[in-house]
Amino acid sequence: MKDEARGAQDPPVELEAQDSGDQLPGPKNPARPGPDTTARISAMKRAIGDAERVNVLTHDNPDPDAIASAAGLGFLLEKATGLPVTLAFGGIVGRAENRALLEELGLDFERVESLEFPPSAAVALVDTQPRAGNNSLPPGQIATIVIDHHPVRPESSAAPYSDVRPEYGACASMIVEFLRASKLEPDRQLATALFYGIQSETMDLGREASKAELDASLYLYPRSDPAALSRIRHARVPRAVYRSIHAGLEQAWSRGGVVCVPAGRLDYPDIVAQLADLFLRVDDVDWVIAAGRYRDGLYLSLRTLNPDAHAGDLVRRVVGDRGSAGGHGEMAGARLDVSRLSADEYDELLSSLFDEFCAELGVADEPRIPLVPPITGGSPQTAGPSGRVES
Ligand SMILES: [Mn+2]
Repeated sequence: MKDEARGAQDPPVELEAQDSGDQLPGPKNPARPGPDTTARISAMKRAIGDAERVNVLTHDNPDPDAIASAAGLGFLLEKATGLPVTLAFGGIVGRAENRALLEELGLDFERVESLEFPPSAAVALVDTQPRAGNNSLPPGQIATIVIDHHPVRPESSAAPYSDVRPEYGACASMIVEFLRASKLEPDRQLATALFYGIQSETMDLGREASKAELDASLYLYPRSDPAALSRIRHARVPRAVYRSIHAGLEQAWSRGGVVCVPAGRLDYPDIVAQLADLFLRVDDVDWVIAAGRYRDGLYLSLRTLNPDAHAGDLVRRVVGDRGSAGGHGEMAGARLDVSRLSADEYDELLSSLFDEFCAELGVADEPRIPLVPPITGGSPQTAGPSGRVES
């Protein structure tokens, strides 16, 4: 459509539309959070009580939704309470896009190991819950605030403020509602991070996205920095990623619409999520289960295109008490401690996990075939020891 033509039809976008209560869908009036959100913020402040500082903790090896949500919640709590806030997580940020996000955000996150948890510090958990197995909340430490969008865990009810909304596609959308209800303007960097967090978590609003994600995105995009978004989305990646993709291409196999990807040793844990996203685009694939080893852990990542799937339940059922597992409907993950296993035992464990997933998904009797057929016909030129190509 030509710009003039569009201009004639649509008045300029007004983001801060009047508070008339009209909540038309579409870009003109992204719905504003109601009084309920203000009440929630008051309850959050009451939960913090007379604490002298706040530690905001998100999940280990955090993804963009976790990073952005922690940054946004930190900003909210700092402004709402005037207390100093420390952001922290366990594990590492490996994925190049997520490292670029941290760089663009320009905030310091502490390593959870070096964080102190004195009684005078309130603790906020975001995008995760107590004892979920994917965060480094010290054992015995009570969380003051829990804000998450994964299925509710009973342990969360012990938190003075617990706000878990599994119907939300991204935790960052909850944070955006809090900011808007508090009339706190995120700066460009925070708006960019929250926008990217939502897009990344929902596959650009296509996966598990609710109206909250759409409203938050419409609010955030004009406040974000498109050049920074581009630098995040198109971050340069280390060669190690291509090695894992190569291993995945060679090793991946399928039964029916289920693809299993043994990725071998990983340079960082979230490569498995990257591989699962990559192979989910294969045209006749419904499920991807990617797995690899990082230090003492076997990391699993599950993705499905079936909106009625229960990927989180599936991975919990299969992994059982062999590790920690969780997730949502269409994406899930797990970590198993394999520090005591030999290489052979690791391989056995992995192949039995893949078999169990295939059985649960009803494809155990389908033929097992390589995902990508081997390259046949004239062998490619190979490089000799000198690096020169020999024919
Ligand atoms: Mn999330």
